[in-house]
Amino acid sequence: MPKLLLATNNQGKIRELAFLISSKAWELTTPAREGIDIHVQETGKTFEENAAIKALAYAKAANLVAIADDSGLEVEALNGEPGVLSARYAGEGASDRERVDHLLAKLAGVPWEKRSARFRCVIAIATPEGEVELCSGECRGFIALESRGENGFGYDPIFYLPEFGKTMAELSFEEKNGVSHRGKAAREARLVLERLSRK
Ligand code: ITT
Repeated sequence: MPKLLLATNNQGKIRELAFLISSKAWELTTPAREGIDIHVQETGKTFEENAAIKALAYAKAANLVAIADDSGLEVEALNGEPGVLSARYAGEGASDRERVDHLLAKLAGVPWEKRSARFRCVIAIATPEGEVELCSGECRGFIALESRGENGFGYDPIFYLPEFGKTMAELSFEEKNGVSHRGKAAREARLVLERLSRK
C-alpha cells in the first residue's frame, strides 16, 4: 500500500483529515512518523497558493504523495480578515484561546446581523514529481458573541451555525465533519486519491 503523508503540524487537522480521507488504498502517515521536521513559510496570498506550497514541500522532503490543508476564517465585517492569516491573527505562537479573544475584541459592538463569516479550506495533493491537485470547501455561519463548546479546535467555539443552533465546538466530531469546510474539501480529495491510487 502506498503511503500518504498528512502534511500538517496542526493536531486538530490531523484528527479530522485522518478520519475524512481514511481509505483502503493508502496508508496514512505523519511528518513525525516519517522523521520529517521542516518549517514551510506560507508566503502565498491565497489558501490555494499556501496549500500547494505546503503539499509540494512535504512531498519533496519525504518523497511521498502529500496532502496539505490551508484553511481559515473570513469575516464579512472585517472585509475577509483574518483569512490566510487565521493561524497568526494574534501573533506567532499565540494559543487558540488568544486568537478567539482577539477576534471577539475586533468585533466588539458589531450587531448579530453583521457578524456573518465563512470557514474556507483548500486541500492540496502533491506528488514528489511536482504535480498538484486542489480541492476546496466552505461552511457559512456567524461569529458568536462569546465562546461556547469544547470540541474541535481553533475558532470553533465562536463559529455559530444557525441550522444547528450551536457553535462548531458544540457539534460532535461526526457532525462537524459532515458539514465543515474541511469535510467538503476532503470528499473531493477522496476522489483525487482514488484516481491517483490506480495510476
Ligand atoms: P499547518 O499549516 O501545519 O497545517 P496551521 O494551524 O498553521 O497548521 P493554517 O495555516 O491553515 O494551519 O491555519 C489555519 C487556522 O485557521 C488554524 O490555525 C485555525 O485557527 C483556523 N481553522 C482552520 N480550520 C478550522 C476549523 O475546522 N475549526 C476552527 N478553526 C479552524
